Amino acid sequence: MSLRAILASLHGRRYLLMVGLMVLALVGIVSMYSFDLKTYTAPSGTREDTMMQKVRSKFHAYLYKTHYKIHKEDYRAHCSQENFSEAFVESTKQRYMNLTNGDTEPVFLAANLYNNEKILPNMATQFLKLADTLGHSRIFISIYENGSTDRTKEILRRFNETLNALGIAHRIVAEDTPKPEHIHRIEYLAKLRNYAMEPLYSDGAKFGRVAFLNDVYFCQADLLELLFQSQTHGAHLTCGEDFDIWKGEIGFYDTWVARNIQGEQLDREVQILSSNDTTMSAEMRGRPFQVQCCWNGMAVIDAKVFHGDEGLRFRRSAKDECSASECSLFCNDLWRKGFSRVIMVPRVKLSYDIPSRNMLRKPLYFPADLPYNNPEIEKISFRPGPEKVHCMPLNGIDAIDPDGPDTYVTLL
Ligand SMILES: *[C@@H]1O[C@H](CO)[C@@H](O)[C@H](O)[C@H]1NC(C)=O
Ligand SMILES: *[C@@H]1O[C@H](CO)[C@@H](O)[C@H](O)[C@H]1NC(C)=O
Ligand SMILES: *[C@@H]1O[C@H](CO)[C@@H](O)[C@H](O)[C@H]1NC(C)=O
Ligand SMILES: *[C@@H]1O[C@H](CO)[C@@H](O)[C@H](O)[C@H]1NC(C)=O
Ligand SMILES: CC(=O)N[C@H]1CO[C@H](CO)[C@@H](O)[C@@H]1O
Repeated sequence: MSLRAILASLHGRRYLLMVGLMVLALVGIVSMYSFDLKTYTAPSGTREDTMMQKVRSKFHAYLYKTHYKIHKEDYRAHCSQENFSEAFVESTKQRYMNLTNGDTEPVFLAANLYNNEKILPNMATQFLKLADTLGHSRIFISIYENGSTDRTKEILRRFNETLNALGIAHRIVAEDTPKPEHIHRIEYLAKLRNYAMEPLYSDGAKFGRVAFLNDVYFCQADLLELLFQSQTHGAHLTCGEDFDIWKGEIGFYDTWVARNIQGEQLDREVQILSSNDTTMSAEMRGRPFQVQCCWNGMAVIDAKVFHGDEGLRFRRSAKDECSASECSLFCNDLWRKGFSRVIMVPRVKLSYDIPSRNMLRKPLYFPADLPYNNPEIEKISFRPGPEKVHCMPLNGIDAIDPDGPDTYVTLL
């Protein structure tokens, strides 16, 4: 039995029993479910190595238990690649070579959390895997949390301790700032995003890319793919696609923010996602395409758009401006500054709950074991954007959904 086969066969309580044994037996245990990419390990046998392995296996056992308590499932199975072909795994090594060769500019991971115990064990695990893949010194984790009443704070405290011990740069803030009683939702969300971005705003020069995550289920591979597409296309904003279930059907979620290259809304139904034929044909082939705007649960941003006195920030609408989402306004600001390489990557499929996550694993939505497209065929010819963009305003204080009449905003 190979080492991988042994690891793959460990499930449920047997995993817990085996943790101690595995620590003794293994160096690099934590990367067991990631692509076989070059990972960071302290020189084996050193005290640093032994200490790090201990800290990590303790944290992973805790995450395993926590996720199991909430969902009654082995959370590692979702990102498992035990059934992927050798050819596929080999193609990923080639594809992500430039991200893993140690030359990648540091990546800034950002998230705002509030009562997110359901997704957090997976998020912490995937962040640690990415740190291994890129190198511990090539990642910064910034999380801002406020007022959670579930296990979010406890998980964050332990994550914080683990990152301290592993020497992975981070700023994890857990606060109890009551949300002002009456506030414009977008003004508040923009403020939270800027809090999480703070360490980059004050020392932006260090970072090449930002990955901003919603409370989604994802695998390290999703982050790698967005970083890869961002790098090969020199993209300013690169997004996956997020999904939820509505009336029993799985559909594209972020229709409030996403706009196709003509500035029009995308459809919930994937088969008619965009009214643009070029876009549709790329979507169906799993190739990236240019859009005017996207966020979709996970966005990779070229850090240079935040640099300097004129650097972009998240914001709510100005007076007399259509009161769009802080993410829509961010896109419009990008275009106005000439940062027009905004792309969506259909292979990165994200969800906010377990039923959607499981539906996305069906072959129609999850062709993960197909060989990747040749990056050359995937090259996008970027074009100028639309003059006008469809906007659905959210005006009311305390409103949660758009409440004003649809309108068009000009980008010029
Ligand atoms: C791998 O394939 C086997 C056999 O089809 C299946 O039982 C198992 O659940 C699969 N594992 C994962 C993680 O999908
Ligand atoms: C890696 O980067 C080099 C230099 O920019 C480029 O020529 C090459 O195509 C890249 N490889 C991949 C797999 O992206
Ligand atoms: C994380 O650790 C730092 C350094 O020990 C500490 O200042 C901070 O309060 C911790 N944050 C959380 C959320 O535990
Ligand atoms: C659809 O998008 C492509 C490229 O993204 C563009 O060349 C074409 O003009 C668009 N179609 C329409 C009807 O705007
Ligand atoms: C108590 C509190 O302020 N909670 C807010 C924290 O931020 C989230 C958004 O990330 C709000 O939804 C909460 O209401």
